[in-house]
Amino acid sequence: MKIPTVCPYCGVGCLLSLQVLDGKVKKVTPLNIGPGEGKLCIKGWSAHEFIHHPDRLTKPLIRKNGGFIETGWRKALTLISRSLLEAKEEYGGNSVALLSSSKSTNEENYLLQKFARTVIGTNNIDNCARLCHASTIEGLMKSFGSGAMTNSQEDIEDADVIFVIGSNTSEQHPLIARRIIKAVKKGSSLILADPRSIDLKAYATIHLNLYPGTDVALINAFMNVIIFEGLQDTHFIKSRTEGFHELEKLVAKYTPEYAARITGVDAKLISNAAKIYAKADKASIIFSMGITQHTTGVNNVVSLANLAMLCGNIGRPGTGVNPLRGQNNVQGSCDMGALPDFLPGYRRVSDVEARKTFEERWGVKCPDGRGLTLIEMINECGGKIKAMYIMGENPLMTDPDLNHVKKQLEKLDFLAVSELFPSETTEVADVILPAASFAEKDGTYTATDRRIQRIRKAVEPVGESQPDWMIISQLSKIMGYLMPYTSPANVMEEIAELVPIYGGVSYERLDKGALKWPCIDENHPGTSILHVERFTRGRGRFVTVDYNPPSEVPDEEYPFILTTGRLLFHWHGGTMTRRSKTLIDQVNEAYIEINPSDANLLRIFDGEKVKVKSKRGEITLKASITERVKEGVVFIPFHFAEAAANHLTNSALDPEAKIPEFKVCAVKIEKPSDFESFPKT
Ligand SMILES: Nc1nc2c(c(=O)[nH]1)N[C@H]1C(S)=C(S)[C@@H](COP(=O)(O)OP(=O)(O)OC[C@H]3O[C@@H](n4cnc5c(=O)[nH]c(N)nc54)[C@H](O)[C@@H]3O)O[C@H]1N2
Ligand SMILES: Nc1nc2c(c(=O)[nH]1)N[C@H]1C(S)=C(S)[C@@H](COP(=O)(O)OP(=O)(O)OC[C@H]3O[C@@H](n4cnc5c(=O)[nH]c(N)nc54)[C@H](O)[C@@H]3O)O[C@H]1N2
Ligand code: SF4
Ligand SMILES: [Mo]
Repeated sequence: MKIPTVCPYCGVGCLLSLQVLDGKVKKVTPLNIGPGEGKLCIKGWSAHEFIHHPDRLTKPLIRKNGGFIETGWRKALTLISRSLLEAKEEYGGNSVALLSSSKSTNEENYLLQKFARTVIGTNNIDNCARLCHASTIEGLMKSFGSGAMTNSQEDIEDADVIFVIGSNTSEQHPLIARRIIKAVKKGSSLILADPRSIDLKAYATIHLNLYPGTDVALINAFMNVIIFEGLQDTHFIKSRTEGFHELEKLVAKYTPEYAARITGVDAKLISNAAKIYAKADKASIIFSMGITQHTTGVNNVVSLANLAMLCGNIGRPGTGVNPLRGQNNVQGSCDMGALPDFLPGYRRVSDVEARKTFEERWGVKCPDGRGLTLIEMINECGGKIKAMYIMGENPLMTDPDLNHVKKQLEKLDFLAVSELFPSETTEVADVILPAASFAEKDGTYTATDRRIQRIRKAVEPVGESQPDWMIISQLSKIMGYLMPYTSPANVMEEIAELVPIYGGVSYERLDKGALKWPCIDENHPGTSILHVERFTRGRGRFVTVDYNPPSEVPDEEYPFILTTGRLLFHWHGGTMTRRSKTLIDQVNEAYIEINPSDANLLRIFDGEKVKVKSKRGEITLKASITERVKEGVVFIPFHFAEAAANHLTNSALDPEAKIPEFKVCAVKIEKPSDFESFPKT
């Protein structure tokens, strides 16, 4: 039996077929249609390997005498219900916080936020987008009125110039990197802005290896050159935008020479790159975490929006501002309102009319105040927050400053986690619920380019695990609010009714092919390119922003800039990929990339263990001496629990998006002789 479905890893949303034999998924093969066009990356090819892993959680577990004991569903859900109600009765609904999962389906995210707002009465719900593209949503909302990728994956191939900034596309969105490389081979130019010499450098006309956290200075200098040379699109600026004069005034001081001093990139290179971007008929900007995960994340994003509008690169094929969304369904979990300030479909919780729409359909009053964001929830554990429900997230690996996160989660009166596997976070839970995986349930995921696709049940859930949509419905019923859905298709009917951008979406249509939102009614074909004739907010707005340094910069004691990120072979906290043989055979050990000249000064050899310390914590891991990072900058992938990079990272937040600064903190490196105690003679 072959079941067509969607890859459970990244936001590209490649289609694959699960080959089932004797009730187990034995193999994955690509489908010839969809974003991957018949190809998969190594994670897609091995996506079946974790499904039947012996570590899968198969029964609900409750904490007893310092360990966990197995229990039945009824008992586990009753305990959760009682604990959440206790918190609600004693301290109010806002004493409960919920984390939704961007690995779960749209239907499940919709239900969890509905549960939060109806049963608990709180807007304290967030998802990993807070750690990821929260700055994109805030920034692009300000500039354009919609926070999503403006164009589609296919039309990247139409661009004359592709500007990739802060995205390691070949490792993190491999099947989009394939399109970039195809375009370059057909004659497009690639400009790369990244502090590391990532694989795409081999295809780049220019590589701007800036210091982490200096992107606003770089982009303002691009705009300085473009205006100085008269390369801006005056017609577009006049007819479609507002705020140009303020922008012109501000960028006057960002000469390439001034930006060179901040970014560490040669002024001539900055100027050449700006001219290449501006002279293109169609130029596409592609960005990801190198832009968003900063205390200036929103400013970084609006700078890119400014650059695109300045050159009229919006609303046409091959152009746009294209944030690559990370998790398989992070676009969807945001669309579904698993956010503390938005109801489904990006309607503000403060908007009385919007609340009324949902209240009428749900039959309950909705809370109006903005809820807490993910990091705010963690900081409030033991304070305002007494109980938490986490669906498919692993904050004890993926949040910044892990020592602090651990202390905070331990202050909770009650924590429930639904997961596929035991994780660092389930270890501190009071109840652990076994969740069904992507292969064991129906639903939809929304890929990075607003592409809604069907996932399909191929095998029965392992053990007694259940899909999150069933878990939430049952819990809700026990707590006194009926969620009488018989299937995820049923939930989608409600979503289509209440969320205009999903208005024309149904399982019947999705079975014939993907739909990209906005898809407003059953006859609407979906939308590949946003902002074609007008921006969602009317006119595009130039939001003028000055350069500000990161929250923590190197000093004498902590002389290196640490930037963290990912590898092709592993996924975040590693719960899934470190249970996949193919992937751990590739890499299964933490390391730190150090430039050869820094390694020389510290007398560190390739492959030896070093201790890395920040103001918040320390880890010991292997040194990898490489030109991939420039002098003064080091890189650690955050996948490995034994040397978790997030022991070091800084939890300072962007003031608007509340995203932490994962991409810059200051560290020192000690070589073995500084920390190993040798046996005394
Ligand atoms: N294999 C794999 N793929 C994934 C994931 C995974 O865990 N593993 N996670 C998914 C998720 S959720 C996400 S959000 C995406 C993330 O995808 P990416 O954002 O592409 O991944 P990162 O490795 O976090 O960092 C991106 C790049 O930013 C650069 N960078 C660091 N600091 C700066 C800076 O200050 N300025 C600039 N311009 N660049 C900087 C880094 O050198 C790196 O090349 O990947 C998705 N895909
Ligand atoms: N230092 C550093 N830290 C970072 C980042 C960085 O660049 N640097 N990037 C940040 C970013 S962009 C992101 S998106 C976050 C990701 O942070 P998380 O979302 O916490 O990371 P994951 O490891 O993907 O956790 C998802 C969990 O869900 C489980 N799961 C999978 N499918 C299902 C399901 O269907 N149901 C349920 N209930 N569970 C399921 C998986 O087993 C896994 O443990 O990490 C952030 N942390
Ligand atoms: S590119 Fe992303 S969606 Fe495609 S196979 Fe790889 S991980 Fe899966
Ligand atoms: Mo992400």
